[in-house]
Amino acid sequence: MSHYVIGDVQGCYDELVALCTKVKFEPQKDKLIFAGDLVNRGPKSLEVLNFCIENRESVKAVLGNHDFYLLYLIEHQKRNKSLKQIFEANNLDEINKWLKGLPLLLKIKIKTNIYWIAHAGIPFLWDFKIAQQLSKEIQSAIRNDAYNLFENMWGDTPSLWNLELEKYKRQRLIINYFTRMRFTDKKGALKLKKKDLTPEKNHIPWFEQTKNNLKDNEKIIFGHWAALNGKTNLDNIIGIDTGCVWGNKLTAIRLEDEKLFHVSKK
Ligand SMILES: [Mn+2]
Repeated sequence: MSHYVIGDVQGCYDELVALCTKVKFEPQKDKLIFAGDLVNRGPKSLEVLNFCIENRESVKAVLGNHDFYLLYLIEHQKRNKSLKQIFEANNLDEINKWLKGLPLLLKIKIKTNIYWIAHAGIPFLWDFKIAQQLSKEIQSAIRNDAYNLFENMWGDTPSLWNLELEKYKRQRLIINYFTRMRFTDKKGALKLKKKDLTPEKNHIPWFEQTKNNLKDNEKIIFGHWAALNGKTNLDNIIGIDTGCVWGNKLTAIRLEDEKLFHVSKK
């Protein structure tokens, strides 16, 4: 039995199938864990979701920012071109229900090792116990208050975590940290405007501070940041978005031996 964590698929279904063939994925035996952004921009988002649902017993996933965008469109009965097939699918309700059940953070244990998986990452301000609670808090809001949650989750502010933040500002910031973060400042405030890799004052890749929170047996795996092409220069924080939808590669990591597998964009 093997566990494979797979980077941002973004509708690249043909490459996902090729990657599953390459790792010899056996649904009865193996587990696939998606690091978020299953959908949007790529050509076959509906096929990717149906693959996950058909294999639901062997699939886990965290929500990415594009998955949240799809949930918003479904809940508010809005539409967009790139996700058109999904809105016309006869199993739209099933898709919505499956997506709504996904967490923002996963903990996978392999023997004595622990892997934390979040789409964008985990800010150093949260220890893992708190991060788990915050993921559960958003899951509960998705179950109980989805319309308002999705209505209010847009925007880049507030940028810095603080316990006084009230309901929707707090929820928006939790979602932004887990699904959109790249750079933060020294205090841990999000710097969402910056996307390129040129050094800039007080813009620190989030993992440079979070690395100090990890115990010897813990690692983090994240997607979202295609420009890194998987390079964090850290052994214990592994970037797995290699920009398939941008014409590069789709990547999986097998947790048992941390071997990487790639397929090129077709
Ligand atoms: Mn993303």
